Amino acid sequence: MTIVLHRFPLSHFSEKARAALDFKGLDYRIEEHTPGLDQLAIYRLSGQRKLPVIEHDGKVVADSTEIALYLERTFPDRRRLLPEAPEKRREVLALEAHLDDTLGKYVPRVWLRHAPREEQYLDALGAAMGPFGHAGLGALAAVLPRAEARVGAVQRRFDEAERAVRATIAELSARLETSAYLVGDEPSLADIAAVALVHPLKFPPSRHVFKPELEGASMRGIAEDPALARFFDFRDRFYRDHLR
Ligand SMILES: N[C@@H](CCC(=O)N[C@@H](CS)C(=O)NCC(=O)O)C(=O)O
Repeated sequence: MTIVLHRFPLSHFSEKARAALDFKGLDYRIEEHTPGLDQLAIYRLSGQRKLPVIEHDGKVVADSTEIALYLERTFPDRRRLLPEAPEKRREVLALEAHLDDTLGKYVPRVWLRHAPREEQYLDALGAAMGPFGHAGLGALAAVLPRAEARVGAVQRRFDEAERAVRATIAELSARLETSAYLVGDEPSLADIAAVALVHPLKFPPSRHVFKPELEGASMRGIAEDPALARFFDFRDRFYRDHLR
C-alpha cells in the first residue's frame, strides 16, 4: 500500500522523513500542508499538530525519527538505515539525536536571520510561493533586521543559533575527512538527518523540492561560505547518489 507523507513544503523535519522514504526505495505520495488551519486536520489524524506524519496500512506515525524507525522495522529487506552491529547502530542513533537537537532546533533561526539579506534566494522562494508568499517574505525582510538590531535578546538568540549550526557542520566536516559517510563507510540515518536538516538553507538537487524554481536556491551567506562548503558538497552528492 502506498505510503502517504504529510509535510510542510519547506520543513526540514519533513524533508528528513521524505529522505528516509527515498533511501529505502519506497513508493510514497506527498500531501502538502500549510501551517495554521491545516494543523487541525493533522491533529485529528495523529493526535499532535506537527509534521511530518505518515500514513501506511491503517497506521499513522508522527515524528521524523519515529517514522525512520517504523520504516526500518516494517521494511527490513530494503536498504538499511541502521547498521547491524550494535555499537555502530548506537553511534548512528546518538548522532541522529544530536543533529535533531542542533540542526533541527537552530536551522530555522539561522534561516530567519539570513533571509532578509538573501535577495536571489528570496526571489526564488517568492516565485515558488506565489504572490501571497512573496508579500509575506517582503514584510519579513523589512521587519527582521530592525528587530534584530533593536532587541538584544533576538540578536543573542540568532547568535546562539548560528554558532550552534556552524559548530555542528564543522563537526560533520571533520568526520568526513576520515570516512566516506558520517559513521563509517556506509550511509545511514545519521547522513539522512544531516543532509535533510539543512534543507531550507540550500534546497537540494531533488525532484521532490516543493517547486522546481527552488532546486539549488541557496542562502549564500551560509551555504556558500567556504568554511561550510565541504559539507554542502557532500550534501548535494548524497542527494545525487542516494535520493531522488
Ligand atoms: N521532533 C519532530 C519535530 C517536528 C517539527 O518540529 N515540525 C515542525 C515543522 S519543521 C512543525 O510541524 N511545526 C509546527 C508547529 O510547531 O506547530 C520530528 O522529528 O518530526
